[in-house]
Amino acid sequence: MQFIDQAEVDVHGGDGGDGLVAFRREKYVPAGGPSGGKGGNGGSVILKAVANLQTLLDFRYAHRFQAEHGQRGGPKNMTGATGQDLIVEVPCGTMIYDAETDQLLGDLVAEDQTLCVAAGGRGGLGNASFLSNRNRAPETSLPGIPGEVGRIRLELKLLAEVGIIGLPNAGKSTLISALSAAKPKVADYPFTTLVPNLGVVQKPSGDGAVFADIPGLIEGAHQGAGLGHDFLRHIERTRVLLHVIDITTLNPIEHYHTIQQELVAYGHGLADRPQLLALNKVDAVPEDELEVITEELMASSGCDLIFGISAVSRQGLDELLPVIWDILEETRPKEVVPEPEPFPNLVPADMAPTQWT
Ligand SMILES: Nc1nc2c(ncn2[C@@H]2O[C@H](COP(=O)(O)OP(=O)(O)OP(=O)(O)O)[C@@H](O)[C@H]2O)c(=O)[nH]1
Ligand SMILES: [Mg+2]
Repeated sequence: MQFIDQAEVDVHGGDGGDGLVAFRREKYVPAGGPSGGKGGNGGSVILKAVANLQTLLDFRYAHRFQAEHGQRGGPKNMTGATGQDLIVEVPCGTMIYDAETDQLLGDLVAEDQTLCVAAGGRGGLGNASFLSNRNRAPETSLPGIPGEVGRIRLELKLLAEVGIIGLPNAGKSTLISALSAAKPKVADYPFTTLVPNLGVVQKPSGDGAVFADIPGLIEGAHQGAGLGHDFLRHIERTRVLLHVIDITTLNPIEHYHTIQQELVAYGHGLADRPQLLALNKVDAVPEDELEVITEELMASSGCDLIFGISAVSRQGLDELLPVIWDILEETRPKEVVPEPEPFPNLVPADMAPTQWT
């Protein structure tokens, strides 16, 4: 499946229906009054976050979203039919910007969250609404108001709690497939992964945490080298980064620093995100080599907790995961508990009796 994470589309709210000019004609009623009804309101274009979408692929083929127009008012003072809203589904994690001003209009994070991106116009009044003592037979009606029109930019930032980063071939995809049910392609050449993969890893508590495996970064990724660093966008919202370093390469320490530099160059606070270092493929090196490299990396990175793991034999994963769970627990966004509403004071203070008899 193609992975599309940016799109620009036009959105058109439905126009309001026109008001009608009509007069009642009834048997035995000599001069029937005005009876033109209001136009129906136009429908709105509403974006809705759904859990079963992972990409903005649908927007590659559809560029224009038009909600239904309101119907014209009817005789007998009948309001025209309201235009249907157009509900457009987007993946959770879609940010919506005004394409012209670049202003953020909304961020649809939670499932079922909605955002109106083009409101429908109101229907116009029919002549029945203009009846007054002065004018018993108004011939005025109002046209419907056109629906809002706009161009929006959609940007998907995947919602994962843990981001797996590292050079190509470090074993990131092997790791996510060892931990979760995700089955990304794994191969012994760089840039096997071309788009981010998500995997849900089960916590001891039973619920799952989403891990994201993104394509490998290389030196100069921020200048476009390799696949560039655009995919780092998808780990911007993570709370911890898991940096996978291939211990079997010639210079794992240098590789660590390459990735650090790319994180700094990318910005968006990624370099300051809690980060765990994991030397991967320890099944392929003697134990004393693991010790030496771990110490070198500790000295060079200033990090005193480094994991030796093997994504293939699953060695070390049982030590690594609890630390991830702890960090997720510590960095859990605080739930905002709304202040309880004060008990409504039904009697205004100045009218309250001063003494009860
Ligand atoms: N011996 C050993 N080999 C491993 C381990 N983990 C991954 N590999 C091998 O390393 C190679 C690269 O693994 P991938 O998981 O595709 O690496 P990646 O980091 O996702 O690579 P890109 O997608 O290209 O960035 C594959 O041949 C894997 O079989 C490990 O723990 N031990
Ligand atoms: Mg990969």
